[in-house]
Amino acid sequence: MFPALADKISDAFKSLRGLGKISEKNVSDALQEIRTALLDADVNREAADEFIANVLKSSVGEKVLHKILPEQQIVKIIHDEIVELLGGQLDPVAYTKKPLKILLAGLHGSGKTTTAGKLALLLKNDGYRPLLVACDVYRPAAIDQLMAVARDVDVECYRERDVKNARKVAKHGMRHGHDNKFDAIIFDTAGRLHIDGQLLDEIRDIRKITDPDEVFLVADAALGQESVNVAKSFNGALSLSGIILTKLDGDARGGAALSMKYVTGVPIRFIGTGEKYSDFSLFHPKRMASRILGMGDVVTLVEKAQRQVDDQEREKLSKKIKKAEFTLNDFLVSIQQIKKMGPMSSLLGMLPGMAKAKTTGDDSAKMKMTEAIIQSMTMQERAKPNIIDSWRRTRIAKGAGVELRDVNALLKQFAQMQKVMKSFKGEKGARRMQEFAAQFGMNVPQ
Ligand SMILES: Nc1nc2c(ncn2[C@@H]2O[C@H](COP(=O)(O)OP(=O)(O)OP(=O)(O)O)[C@@H](O)[C@H]2O)c(=O)[nH]1
Ligand SMILES: [Mg+2]
Repeated sequence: MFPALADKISDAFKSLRGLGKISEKNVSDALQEIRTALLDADVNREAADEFIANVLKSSVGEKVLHKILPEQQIVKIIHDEIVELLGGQLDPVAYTKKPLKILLAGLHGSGKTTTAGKLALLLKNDGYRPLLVACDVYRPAAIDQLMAVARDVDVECYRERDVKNARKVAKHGMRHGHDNKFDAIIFDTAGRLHIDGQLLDEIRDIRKITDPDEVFLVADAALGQESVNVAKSFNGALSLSGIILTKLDGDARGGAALSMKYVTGVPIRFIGTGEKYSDFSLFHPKRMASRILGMGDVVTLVEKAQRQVDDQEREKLSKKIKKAEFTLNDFLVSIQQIKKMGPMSSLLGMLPGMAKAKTTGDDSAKMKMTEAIIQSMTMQERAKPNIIDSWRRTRIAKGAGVELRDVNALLKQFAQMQKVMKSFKGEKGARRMQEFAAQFGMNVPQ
């Protein structure tokens, strides 16, 4: 897919080979080449510039992963940005309503009629009983073509040979679909220019009459810069729910296709990759990005390395927590560290399973009290709190200027904390740690 673009990007990567670290200078040289490659491939200028800026932002200062070459890491960053450009996560098609109504629009010859057949086949394989409606009333051959398509994929086709009004055919077709319990109705329409006001009015009316669940622009991937204007106009007239990119099997430079989501905000939902009805699939931004870069294996490698680093850090933290436990003196030291390090939230945020802990207002007062209580204990007591009898508890309370119940509460919490730390593994431990943190007046969301 998009071989020229993929080649140029891989050339640009060559200049990154053998780098010791990722710096702004060497990345920006390579990115200049990539920017040129994108523009040559017809990527919209604004989209290309934002893309480059994002890659630069994410790559400079990025910690170089162990066992991974910097250039490999940049491939991953670029891959992720392409995914972003293409629309991020896969946009699932939620078909809950029946009959599901789909309206197809687009320029002449973009592939609407063929796509109507492809969609019908897809839905049929999904258990639907689809109906095709021939709203292209301008060419008699258009009706024949849709009928042939319907025959090919073995679905029914609604047409009216002598009605030259697309709005009427749409209305009648919809009624026919309802009356005969079809659960998917696909409206094939005539090709039209995005600057043809009259024909845009017509399809706008068809949209009103049929009230479709999906309004797809069927767009040829080979269309250059102009495709962005086409998408903008059709979206303005119809508020599209998606774009179907056709002819991706051709030698399209592809850049226009890459910019469509960026410029219109309308996601690409399906792709056509050949003339056969089965050459059709849901659009996966990730797969597309890997195909453009042609470096799927590098991306996987870096993802794996990133996961390894996360695991290592988590393990290190876990060990530290386990070591720092057990004596009240350690507890005192950690409280003092926490005070030095800033809000407790940031420390708890570093613990596995506890992203973004929030502190409530009064935990610093509580920490101060805890500190005072521990400081009133002997070293021996701090190491082995279970030797503290009730008489010592009263003395400690006095020394710290707190109530006896505060001392009791701390000792109880500490005993619990020991347990938590011992079991600080997996989700259960994290949950218990949360409960524990809550006793200090902290709210640690999951
Ligand atoms: N290679 C390839 N050819 C395609 C694809 N989709 C459609 N075509 C071809 O493109 C040509 C035009 O397709 P149609 O489905 O007739 O296009 P249309 O938008 O209905 O055209 P009009 O009704 O005239 O506006 C046909 O030769 C199709 O076989 C695709 O994904 N890949
Ligand atoms: Mg057609």
